[in-house]
Amino acid sequence: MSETKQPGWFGRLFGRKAETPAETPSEAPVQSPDPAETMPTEPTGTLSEGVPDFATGADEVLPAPPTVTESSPETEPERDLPDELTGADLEPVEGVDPEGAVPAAPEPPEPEPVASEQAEPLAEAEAEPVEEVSAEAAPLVIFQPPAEPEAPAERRGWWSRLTGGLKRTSSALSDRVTGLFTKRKLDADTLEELEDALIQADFGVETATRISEAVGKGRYEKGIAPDEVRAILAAEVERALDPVAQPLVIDTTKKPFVILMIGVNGAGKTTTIGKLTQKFRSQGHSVMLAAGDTFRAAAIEQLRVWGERTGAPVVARAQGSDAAGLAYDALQAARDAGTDILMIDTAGRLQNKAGLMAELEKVVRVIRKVDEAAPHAVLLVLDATVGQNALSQVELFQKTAGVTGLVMTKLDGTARGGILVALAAKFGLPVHFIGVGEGVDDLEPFAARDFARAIAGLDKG
Ligand SMILES: Nc1nc2c(ncn2[C@@H]2O[C@H](COP(=O)(O)OP(=O)(O)OP(=O)(O)O)[C@@H](O)[C@H]2O)c(=O)[nH]1
Ligand SMILES: [Mg+2]
Repeated sequence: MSETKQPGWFGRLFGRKAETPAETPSEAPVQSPDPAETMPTEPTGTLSEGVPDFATGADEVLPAPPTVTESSPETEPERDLPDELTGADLEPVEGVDPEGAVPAAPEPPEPEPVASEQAEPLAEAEAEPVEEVSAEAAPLVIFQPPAEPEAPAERRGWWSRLTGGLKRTSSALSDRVTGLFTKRKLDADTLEELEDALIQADFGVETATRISEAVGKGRYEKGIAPDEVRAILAAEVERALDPVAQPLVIDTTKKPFVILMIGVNGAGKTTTIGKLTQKFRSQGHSVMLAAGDTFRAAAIEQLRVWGERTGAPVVARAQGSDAAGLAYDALQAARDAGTDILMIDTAGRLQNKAGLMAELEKVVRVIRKVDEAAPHAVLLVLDATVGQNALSQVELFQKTAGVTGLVMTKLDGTARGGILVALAAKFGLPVHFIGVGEGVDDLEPFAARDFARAIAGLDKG
């Protein structure tokens, strides 16, 4: 492997310099790829004809626009964004034009990029009905993963990762339960204190009341052992969560099965995509990723690194490109490549920002131009540490993007894991996966019984 690896076309686009190490997720070192395997694709044309108008969403046929060049100043779509999204408050990424324009750097002589097998059909996609070229038509790039992605690390059993991850919630509850019910008769005050403990763990008032009533039932003025309380707690939590613990079923007749990942900033969307890619690939599915968070160069790079680690090609355009357009082209690319699953990353957005939520609607609308039934799953990623705000996130994202299921991340970072129970009680939306750590293995299908026992501080049973 050459130590002075030259950046390819996309590297130059992002101003990556030779020998600059890629930014990597914090949890594990990334195996350096073989340059021959990962040399970015030569962009396949400027898509100057026959591409839908992602910028306006207009449906009418428009005349063919002028060819877009790499240095088009119109690459930055209008944004109604908080600074943390626009990156206005961020230090510019090395070599990246903060305006999102493609840097017109003087070009040293470069080795020719290797043409991608999957890139060809993109040019053919121009057969689609002409609407208008998007002004952002920066060239599309497909990053190919190395032939042999990183070997998965030795796995700790899921139960131990789950209990470890839920420790903060279970310890907080367990300590209260032990304190409350040791050598004490059950009375109204004790039950009220139990209810308070459950509310503090974000179970929601309704569920907290139900659980404390279940504990009190027929036991007034008698003693009750803490373990008995834990067993009742586990049974009630399981009962509440059982209806929502539904696996994400991949319909293999859909090629690709399109999964759109949405959520607020920092919820864990991109990380979850990486974790899911590993999971799906180990189940034998082929996976392609779309870098639909086009706001930040670092977001595109983060997904590229996940693709490299987990063996999935990543479809990307330069920072500032239109997210809907990218999603459209990625779906075409995945379809042409016969990929089983396409996961589309999106930029984090606050649920109360109308402009950003409208952009999400546009992504969905544009995807449907390729496949009417897509996206087949819209997964809302929720950060467990935000507590009750998760309820408003579900409500507003559901209105805009038609959430089909939830993924709850960072249960390891909170003592308030009861929020899942509150969500189940309020919305009844399927919970597909939960995340209990930053590692690639720290995500599992959601199982109500395991979760309930872990949160109540019981063993697997
Ligand atoms: N402890 C813990 N950290 C997590 C988990 N899931 C994600 N993270 C971390 O949360 C941080 C944000 O994750 P991202 O995947 O970048 O979040 P995002 O939703 O894509 O963020 P934006 O793209 O900025 O909107 C990263 O540091 C992740 O490692 C989890 O289950 N547990
Ligand atoms: Mg992200």
